[in-house]
Amino acid sequence: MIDLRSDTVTRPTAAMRRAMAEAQVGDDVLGDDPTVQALERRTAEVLGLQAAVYMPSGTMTNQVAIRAHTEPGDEIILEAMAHSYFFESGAPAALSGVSCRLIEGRRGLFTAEQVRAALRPRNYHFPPTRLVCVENTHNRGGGTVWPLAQVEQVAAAAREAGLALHMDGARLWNASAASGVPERQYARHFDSVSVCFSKGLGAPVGSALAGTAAFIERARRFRKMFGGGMRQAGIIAAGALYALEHHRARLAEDHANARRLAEGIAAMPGIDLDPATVETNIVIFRVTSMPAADLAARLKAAGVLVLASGPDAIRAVTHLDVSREQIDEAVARFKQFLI
Ligand code: TLP
Repeated sequence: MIDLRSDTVTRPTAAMRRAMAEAQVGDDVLGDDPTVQALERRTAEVLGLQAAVYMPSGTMTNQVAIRAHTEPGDEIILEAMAHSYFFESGAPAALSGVSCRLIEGRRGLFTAEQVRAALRPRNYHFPPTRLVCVENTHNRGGGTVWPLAQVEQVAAAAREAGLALHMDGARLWNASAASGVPERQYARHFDSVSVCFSKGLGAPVGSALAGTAAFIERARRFRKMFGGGMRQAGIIAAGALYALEHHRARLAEDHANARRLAEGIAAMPGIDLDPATVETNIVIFRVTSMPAADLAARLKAAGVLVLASGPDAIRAVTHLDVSREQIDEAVARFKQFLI
């Protein structure tokens, strides 16, 4: 099987498993796990932020951030297809009691003017707006990278209005690999940043939320409340730490493979895709000759797994466990159904 459903499907490498097996551990809820602490310190350092806290998932880091920035009844601003809104099970309403004001982005990116237009007058008829969320890279946008200048403009608009800023950086590593902008250059514009180790970096479990020491202290309370306190978590943190140190530099390969896949299938009949829009490891395209689910089912029977991400849309994601040869093989299998 050539598994292009997500970059979350990777298995830990032999070296990563060794690091996990040898990890020193302790009870992290009691503050005793040296490996979790090392991961948190190193993550904060890479992001140029004061502190970080390890959690089981990207969903939890995003939702803890939203909860820690707001109080029930507040409003937050997000892009309409933002993972935190679209794919996290309604959590902003359920866990934080906030309403979401949505901005229609272009491939997931929005402008400072759109933020200004979404602001509410300070008047007790309206919910107080507290937070702007940016997703980099943007998943449903097709792995889109935020240009640094656009982040700066959006951050300035949020600051003028006294709002906090959170970045869903589940794939910030990919954004940095593709743009050459170091993670910390993005992170410095945000009050909080969440990053995932279990996507492009290939670790089995975990994400971190970073920010000021005071913010992370507050976030720790909500992590506990949401059930994210883990005990000898050093076992999995060791995999994440290994991934952070060893797997960032290779992300360019995944990006080249994604572009290769896009170029290989774009000219096939029944596919609507501009390969130039593929900036990182996510390829999203329209299927015009049959329902997307049918194409996904046929590909599955031929040994290629992709996700139908809408009635006429398919997403394919490259990662650590797919080689360039497998991409060429996948293109050949697409061809069987699209000639
Ligand atoms: N995304 C998953 C699915 O939920 C769609 C995937 O396969 O891409 N932020 C972003 C931008 C994400 O893409 C994801 C996961 C998350 C947060 C949530 O991470 P987890 O799955 O660890 O909760």
